[in-house]
Amino acid sequence: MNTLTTKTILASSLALALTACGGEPQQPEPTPTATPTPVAEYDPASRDYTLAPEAQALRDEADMAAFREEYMGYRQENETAATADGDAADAATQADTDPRAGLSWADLDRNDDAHLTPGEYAIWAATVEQGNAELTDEQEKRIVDSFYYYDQNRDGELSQREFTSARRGDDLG
Ligand SMILES: [Ca+2]
Ligand SMILES: [Ca+2]
Repeated sequence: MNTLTTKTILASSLALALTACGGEPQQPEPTPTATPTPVAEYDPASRDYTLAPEAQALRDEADMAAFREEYMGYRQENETAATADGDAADAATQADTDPRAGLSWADLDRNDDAHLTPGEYAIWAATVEQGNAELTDEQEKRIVDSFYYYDQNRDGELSQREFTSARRGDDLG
């Protein structure tokens, strides 16, 4: 067998192999980038919650006007703080990442009492665009429902452990 024939056979075998794989040469795997994947934050407004009777009773008593006032107050404080120490470069860097992912327990527990009120919780729970922090009726309902769903000891507040469960989107059955 001469060299040319051998090459032709090899080329034909390769073509057959490619055909067997679907006819397209395999694309190289994308090179992993150094940029860490942003943490996907659970969106509590993405589902309905079935509350246990005791949780539902607390939910029914929730002062929604106070909730809105507290929540919007924290939003305004955050915007003021961002304007005071933010610069354009920071805003551009953060534009592609979920700002909720960067929130720590200390960011949320505004009065440092080791518990979250519904208003404190909503700063994490609400997926809103900058400058448009007001909640829709459905968002508000599901956020407050989820608060009482994850308040497992029914004391009307979220402990850090209860909040961790909320942040994971645990299904409590
Ligand atoms: Ca608190
Ligand atoms: Ca609790």
